[in-house]
Amino acid sequence: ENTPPVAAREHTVESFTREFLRELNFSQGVDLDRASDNDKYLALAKTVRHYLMTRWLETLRNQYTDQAKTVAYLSAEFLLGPQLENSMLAANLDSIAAESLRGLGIDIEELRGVEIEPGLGNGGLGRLAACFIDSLATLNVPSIGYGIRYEYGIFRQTFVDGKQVEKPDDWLRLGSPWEIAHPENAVEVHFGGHTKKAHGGAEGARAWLPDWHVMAVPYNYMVPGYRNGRVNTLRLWSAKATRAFDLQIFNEGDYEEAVRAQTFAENISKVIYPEDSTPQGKELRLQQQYFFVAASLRDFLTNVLPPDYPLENLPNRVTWQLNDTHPVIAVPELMRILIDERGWDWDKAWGITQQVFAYTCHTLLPEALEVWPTDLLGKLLPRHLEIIYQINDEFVDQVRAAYPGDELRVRRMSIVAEHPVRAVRMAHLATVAGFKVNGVAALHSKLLAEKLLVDFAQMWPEKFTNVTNGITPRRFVRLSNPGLSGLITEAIGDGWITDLDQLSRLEPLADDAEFRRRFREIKSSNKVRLAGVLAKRGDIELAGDGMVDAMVKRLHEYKRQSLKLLHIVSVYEGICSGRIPLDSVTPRTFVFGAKAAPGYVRAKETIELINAVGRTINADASLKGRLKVAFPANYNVTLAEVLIPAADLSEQISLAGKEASGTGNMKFALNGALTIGTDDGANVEIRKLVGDENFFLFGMDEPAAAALQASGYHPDEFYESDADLKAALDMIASGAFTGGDQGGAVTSIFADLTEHDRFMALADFRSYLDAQAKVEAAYADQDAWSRSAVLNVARSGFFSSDRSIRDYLDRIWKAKPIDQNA
Ligand code: 26Y
Repeated sequence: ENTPPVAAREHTVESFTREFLRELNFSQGVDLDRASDNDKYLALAKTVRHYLMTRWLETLRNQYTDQAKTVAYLSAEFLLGPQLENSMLAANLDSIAAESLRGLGIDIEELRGVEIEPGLGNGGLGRLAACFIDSLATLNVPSIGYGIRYEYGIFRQTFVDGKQVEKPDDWLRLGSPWEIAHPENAVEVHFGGHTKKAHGGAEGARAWLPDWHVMAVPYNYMVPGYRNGRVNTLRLWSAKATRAFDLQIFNEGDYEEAVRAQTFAENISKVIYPEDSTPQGKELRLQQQYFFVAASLRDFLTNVLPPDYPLENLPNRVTWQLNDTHPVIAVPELMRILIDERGWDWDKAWGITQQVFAYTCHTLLPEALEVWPTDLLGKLLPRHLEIIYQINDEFVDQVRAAYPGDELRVRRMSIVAEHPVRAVRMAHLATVAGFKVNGVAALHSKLLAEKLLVDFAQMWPEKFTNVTNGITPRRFVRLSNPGLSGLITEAIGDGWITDLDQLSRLEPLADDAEFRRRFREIKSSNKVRLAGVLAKRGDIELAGDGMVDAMVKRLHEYKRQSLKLLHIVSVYEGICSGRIPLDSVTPRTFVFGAKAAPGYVRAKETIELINAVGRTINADASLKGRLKVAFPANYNVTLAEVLIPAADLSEQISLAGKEASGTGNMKFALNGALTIGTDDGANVEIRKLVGDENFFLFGMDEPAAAALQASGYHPDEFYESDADLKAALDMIASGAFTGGDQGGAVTSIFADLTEHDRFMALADFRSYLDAQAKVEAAYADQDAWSRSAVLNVARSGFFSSDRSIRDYLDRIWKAKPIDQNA
């Protein structure tokens, strides 16, 4: 009975052209012949948006009328990547748009180059959130993403003399066609002040008298499912000073103070924190967390739910999924709303609260767990701190009852730590409040339950579960690898795009010589495409048509970019010293992509050293171009989409037991790269699925690494006893890559590796080199290599984020898909 959606009504090149020109004229205010690329891009984006709009409105309307169980994904990061292509694909407009623009003499590829990706995340965790909302929409799940609209995304990385220099990511500067602001729906978020006894109200209710507040303005983003008529919403909050706030000061006559106060409030959503492992305990970050969480809960309770909705039913209506501990302050916030605002008693409020939150943990490093000093928390959110204390009091009683006399256990488990300062352990709060806790790969979930959160898993074994991560095949295969997508579709039809298990039907084709030949052809044209992008980005060359060996991920000691570097230096040293004949070396480009947190000194030194080694190798004519090091600055989603499809070898070399999952590893396998990797994170599952013969395993496994650590690890013993390792390290120390300079990054990295080597790169070096020798041997037989590569694709369907979302639905959310077309 509704008017048919625009997309169904007029899905023609002509109508698209009409819409596009109208946007250009009436929205950009230019004629086609005077339009800049940016004008054309914005007009194109808005045209595509039009086609999705009816479906979006429909989805929102249904969400309200159905009142179906909804997944609310709370995440401080959504690393969306470019939107244009994905929206066209989802709306089934890709070929129509291309043809329409061609008719107008516009190169759609050029326009894609204009788009600045929203870098609203650091790395894996933020990108996972983006893949998940894509899959939720594609699987027809009623859901909403909630996060922060940072005005500046993750910094733009540049290199100056090989050193990382950060530049602001002003991603909004050319306009932002994918968002719709709703200032009229802004909500107030309060901070500071004190609490006092409430007059009336429920027993235990308190009044919070905050002393400042800020408005949270929602910006809505469309999240289109793949051609299924559903368009979900991602709601990102932007901080805006309130009029009341500055007027009050203004009326007191202090104009400058009023403006300053405004800036202060609006700082909250100004910039994403670029650290992704060691939380700094910065007040502004806690402000960010509470800001988006308070706005999101308020929005859900007042706008998504109908008026007077009985909150006793909340568990049937929503699961708030906590993406790591960043949104965990939602727990005391909901308690505060139920008790102080709705007048519930404590037990009833806690009973409901414990049924609506679930927690995903993304780490195994104890130092990465967020902890907020109670001083800071109490100053910013005094009522929340009181509630946390009370949650903890009851929890600690529960532990004492379960384990009488075990005070050590009580201290280990307490939500409130006493040393070195009194502080709230957010992971403990999340685990106590959440009805489920999940890790992000099988090994990770096992280690979570056996190590990081062992006491909790003993007390509540049924709370702990696993959901192995996944990646969206729409973006990371269909869009980023059109060649391979075409080949797959030709062979098995296009059902794989939404049912990635169908890739298994490619398996027999691994034995088809013609199929393998075409697979190789696609790989090599992907390399040409990559070479073009790298040449433009800064004069970077690939080693002829050799192997592309890629290590792309945040720079971290545990990920061991230093081990990769030792391999490169060892090969180079071998060639220089005559130990390795140049002709025997496989032509190969070592590609790095990695940002370092600005304050992470060792990570920045590693970047400097990689660049120094790269400069030396790339300039050494005696290598005849057989080896190259390519380290393009500013690795991001846009670059990932050209790099990953071109890779032959995927480097996943973290110390076993440290990488929670990894998701780049999945993207590479699905694009037909073979993995060289440790038994860590999701590598374990990749290897099991693709088979040992199609995976290069090396290094200690987690128990071996733990045992070596426990027995006392002495890296100098490895240095002294392995001549190749010593030669590589000595070459670095000699200043061979730094123009003779033996200080700075060179000394500190050499000293660190030979004296401490926290992540045991030296212990795994020999095994890594052996595995690399196997890689070389395997690569020499291109046909056999392609067979393995095809099998990697055929056997990796499991790593679709659609499968992850189905697992979340079964194991945690218990929400049901609703077909918009039914
Ligand atoms: C608290 C703050 C310092 C912080 C900010 C960002 C802490 C952590 C992060 C991001 C963590 C992250 O990206 N973790 C990665 O999550 C991926 C998705 O689950 C995993 O694949 C990957 O192994 C893990 O390191």
